[in-house]
Amino acid sequence: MSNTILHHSPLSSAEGVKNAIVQKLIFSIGRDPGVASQRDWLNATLLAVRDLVSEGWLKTQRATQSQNCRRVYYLSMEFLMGRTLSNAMLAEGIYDVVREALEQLGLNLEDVIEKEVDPGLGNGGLGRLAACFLDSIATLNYPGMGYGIRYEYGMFRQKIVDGQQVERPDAWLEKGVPWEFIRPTKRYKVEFGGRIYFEGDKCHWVDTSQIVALGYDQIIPGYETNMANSLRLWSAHAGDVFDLTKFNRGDYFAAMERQNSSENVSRVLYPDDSTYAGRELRLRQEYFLVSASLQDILNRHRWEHKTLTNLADKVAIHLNDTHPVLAIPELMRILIDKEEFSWKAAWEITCKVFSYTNHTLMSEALETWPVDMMGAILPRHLQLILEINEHFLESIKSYTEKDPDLIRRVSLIDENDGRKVRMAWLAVVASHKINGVAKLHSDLMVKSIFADFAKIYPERFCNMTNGITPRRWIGVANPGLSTVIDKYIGKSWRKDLSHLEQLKQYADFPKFMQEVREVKKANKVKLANYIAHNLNIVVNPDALFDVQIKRIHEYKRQHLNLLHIIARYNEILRNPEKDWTPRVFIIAGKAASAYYAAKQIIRLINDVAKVINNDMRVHDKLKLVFIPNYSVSLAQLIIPAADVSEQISLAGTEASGTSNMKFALNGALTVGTLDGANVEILQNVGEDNIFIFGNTVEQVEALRHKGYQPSAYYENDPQLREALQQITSGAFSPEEPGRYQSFSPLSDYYQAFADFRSYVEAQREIDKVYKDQNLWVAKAIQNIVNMSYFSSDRTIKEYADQIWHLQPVKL
Ligand code: NBG
Repeated sequence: MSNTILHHSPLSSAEGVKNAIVQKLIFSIGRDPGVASQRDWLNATLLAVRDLVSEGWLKTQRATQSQNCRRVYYLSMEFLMGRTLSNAMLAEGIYDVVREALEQLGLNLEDVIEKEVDPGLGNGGLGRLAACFLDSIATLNYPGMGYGIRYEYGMFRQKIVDGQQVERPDAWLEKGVPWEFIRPTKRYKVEFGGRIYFEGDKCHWVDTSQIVALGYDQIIPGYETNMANSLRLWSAHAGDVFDLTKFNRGDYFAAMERQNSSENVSRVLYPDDSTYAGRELRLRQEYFLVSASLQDILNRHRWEHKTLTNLADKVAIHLNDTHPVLAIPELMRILIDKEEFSWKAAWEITCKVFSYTNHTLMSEALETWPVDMMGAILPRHLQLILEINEHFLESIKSYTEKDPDLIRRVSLIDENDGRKVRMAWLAVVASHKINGVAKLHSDLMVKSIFADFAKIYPERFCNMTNGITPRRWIGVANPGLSTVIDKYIGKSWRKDLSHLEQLKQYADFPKFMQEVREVKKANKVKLANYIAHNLNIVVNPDALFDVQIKRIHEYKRQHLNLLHIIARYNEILRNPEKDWTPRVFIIAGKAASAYYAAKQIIRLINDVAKVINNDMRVHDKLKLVFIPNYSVSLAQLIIPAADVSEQISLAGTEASGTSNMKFALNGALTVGTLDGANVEILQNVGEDNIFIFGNTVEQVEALRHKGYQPSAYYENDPQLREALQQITSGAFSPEEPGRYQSFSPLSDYYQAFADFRSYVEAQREIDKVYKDQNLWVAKAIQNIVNMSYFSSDRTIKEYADQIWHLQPVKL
């Protein structure tokens, strides 16, 4: 490696930045400044900023190597990074100077930023958490790296046509990704299929089909540190299998066939898994990620240490949910079959290397793979899993003698209904630490799905409550609030969110309160403009903005929100003269393409919105807006504008939630159940500053136990009964009255009816408090200043100390 001293960047003056951008435009993009589009300027700016970040990046790599640091590798099928430019400029402290440079070029920075593609390489909370974690790992100077897949098509683009969700492909790569570096030397062969045979103890995996994984790197700059880490995403290629003979004979389709089927592996995020082919592709994707990443990790380790025997001293691999769990048998396979470790030695290393986060207790989300399918695609891995299972069952003999049924419950193979490999069980058996993502969830995890394992391995289970990065979720998303905070306590809160506590002394200063209020108002005006411009709906920024944004799912209960909106609409019509607090309800989120009930919920929201928004009798009191195509960048627009944050899942179903944290940190008040991290938000902000309603986990379970009767609730509640009747009788779908006749969320598995009354009461309380604007802003401030616990820096420090055992790199 060369030790050339890196040149210092010229980006400290507007003049320097301007020159750098123009240079990039001409020499890297090949555009004449006279005809360049906004996107060309964006790309030129990204390249100029990337140069600056690259310096720290190279230094970090050198320092990590020379200090012989232990590293963490975060394996995740999803990374929802959001746009890079503004985050990188803030991290490097060059936001203002870039703005000035662009102004000199006749461009507006905000417009240029809006041109950047927001890659949707994830579904929701799990993928965004991975992105917040990478930001914190870099900012805290920990040596670490993310590994994922560079899907050609990310999360679909959601359009609403006649009130219904329509999915459109998201061809995000077409616009170019100037932030990434292609890594032509990081290419690895990934094998599938074939068969295995043994020669003595030695296993051979032969007759496989092969594809190539090609690495693309993105720099993850730490905030105000010279540190920068990498996210390496793998793209699938056919390698040199293109059949020139066939092509020359004019048989173009046959010539391309192998190439297409190889490249399908990184074609799209989460293919529809309702069919066998879809599921099989998903299994291939998971192995593709794992195989390429492990080859890369082991290569680096070999290069630095010349041996793999000390792997566990230097490498921690974190499994973000069960999706990358095949890394366990893959590491075993490499160590045993390629590196000739004994089974025992390989297992010892494996158990020290891996740790695993569980992100849900929903049984349908716990991955299993049919034994036959795995045997056909990954025969050696299946064989190793069976062997791991044998050793494991042998090791728990003392338990199974007392409780013979335990074998059936904890076996890595589910024999109940066709043989299936239980990926979560495999993760638990091979990981030295297993964590949940909020206190309540971690407690429930060891009482429910992992109860048996918690008895066998009590020391392995722990909790790491999720967090969010304050850089993006205040710094980038809410510049107005950032400026106010800076004015009172300086800028250091971005690196240490506990400094927000210093704001407490100003909490009742009229001037501070006024400033916080003005920022919220300005953010609401911005959102109102977006809504007017894109959806043609006029909303009043002085109304209370009530927001629920997240994936559409029955357990998240968007339909409970809707039931209250309908009840409220009816009440306003009955009592128009009452002093109603004007409200704008805002809902956004995507439904999985095969999830019928969720799609029906979207349709109903839009149907109800149409009726309400066109009813002049309520026009200044009530509006309902569904914002299509929810994304990280939309979240950055919507969250800072919210007064109320809807976190209304049935207690015991939402593992943590992370938008709940983003809202409170931006001064929205939560209306929520005692679920996920809401419980800890309550503890931090205090019960006067949050609206808690609904049944507790214990009450929910008791109801289930005695046989939950939804009808008992609507029979006793005229408001609920009326709203339900309106939905099912077609009051919101006059053109098709039967549309919601058998609307499945109304079978009420998630007990929305049981919580309805207490939800409506909480909403009344909200109306009352909002009328006293001083009281409201005081409560909002109590949310902001008490949220420091929820910084992902705190979370990552806990992971680093208790699970990964990392030390910061010295720069
Ligand atoms: C989600 C949970 C959320 C949680 C995120 C991040 C999955 C499988 N789980 O409650 O539903 O906040 O993970 O931990 O995406």
